[in-house]
Amino acid sequence: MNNDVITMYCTNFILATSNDAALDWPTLVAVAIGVILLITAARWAIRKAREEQGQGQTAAPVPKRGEKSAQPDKKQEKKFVESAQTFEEGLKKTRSDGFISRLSGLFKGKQLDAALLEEVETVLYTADIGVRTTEKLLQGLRDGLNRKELTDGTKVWDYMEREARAMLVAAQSTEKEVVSRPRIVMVVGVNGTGKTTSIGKLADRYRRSGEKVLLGAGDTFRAAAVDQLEAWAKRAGVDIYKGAEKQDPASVLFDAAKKAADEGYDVLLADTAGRLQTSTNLVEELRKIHRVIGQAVPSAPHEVWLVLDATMGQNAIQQARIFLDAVNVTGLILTKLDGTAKGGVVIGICDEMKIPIRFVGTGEKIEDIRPFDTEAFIRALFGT
Ligand SMILES: Nc1nc2c(ncn2[C@@H]2O[C@H](COP(=O)(O)OP(=O)(O)O)[C@@H](O)[C@H]2O)c(=O)[nH]1
Ligand SMILES: [Mg+2]
Repeated sequence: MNNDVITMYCTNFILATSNDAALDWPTLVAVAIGVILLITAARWAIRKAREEQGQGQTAAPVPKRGEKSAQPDKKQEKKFVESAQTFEEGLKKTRSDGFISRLSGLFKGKQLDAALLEEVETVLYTADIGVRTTEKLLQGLRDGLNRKELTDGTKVWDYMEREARAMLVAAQSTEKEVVSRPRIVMVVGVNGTGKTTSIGKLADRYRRSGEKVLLGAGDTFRAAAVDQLEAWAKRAGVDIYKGAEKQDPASVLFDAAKKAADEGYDVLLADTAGRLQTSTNLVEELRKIHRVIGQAVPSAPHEVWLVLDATMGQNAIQQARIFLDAVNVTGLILTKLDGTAKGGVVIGICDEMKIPIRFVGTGEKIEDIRPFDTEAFIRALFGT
């Protein structure tokens, strides 16, 4: 019953009783005051109930914990996406302090000759693109110069953009869509790269799109790591499966995978530890987790995402090798692009690893994660 209906009933009651000759004025006044008090109380109760309903909602359209959302709210989603950092914002430092600004400074209005090529060489080798990729790019420049194709700065710039795009496209084209339900994603990477944060951001993103999400707390070595994942689960409004303290990570994630399958989850994001100081153990442990998840749910994990910290520059590429040796990495998440001038590392990563970048972290807020988009990225990097 809404306020207007209540008001109408009460007004009718006052009119009706005021026509009743049996009631004297003092009684009528008392009744009127009583009715007014009643209306006020009813209105207050309705407002309170509405407020309480509203309080349960965060900025997001909220499917209840562990449930699928009926309809993702497009308007809310748009606002959310717009408040996330764009690639342009995320690449600001790379463009202003990184190799892009140094290259564009070199090329402006100049002809390419041996001397300029040398300067380009210096910039590229220090650009965190990675040695192999840099050599490839330089060879192309030398060939172009010899063939007299890359004569002026604009052409060299176009060449760099074209080559970078081709490297990204080649890596992205290896991406395969996973249709399994539940989709089990194992997230690996060195400690501190941003695994747990990215899982939290992705959980929120998937829940917003209407998926039923479970997090698996596979970093059982530190209680703080489990607490951190739990805090993200709360923030994202999704469920978490934790084992007992110091329980074997593989057995926790086995149980989490079983739960995801038995209870109709759409996606399980499995957090893992990444202690580098014991890299042989790490490799063994990741292999075991991978195997054991597959015993819980055949063909799982469907994805293994390696989280790389862009601020590490070329070292991120070195670190990645440990993980590529351990498990079949199907995608990359590149974090902290906002905090670095080393955005060029994306080109090296794609060229050397040929693994698609699935998401890019561009800040610490829950919405600061974006699916990787080659064209948008190239535009943000090379665009004027
Ligand atoms: N600026 C920025 N910081 C990030 C990003 N992703 C993660 N971080 C920060 O990196 C630190 C380590 O993240 P965490 O998720 O704990 O790493 P983990 O050890 O791999 O799980 C935290 O302080 C995060 O806030 C990002 O995209 N941008
Ligand atoms: Mg962590």
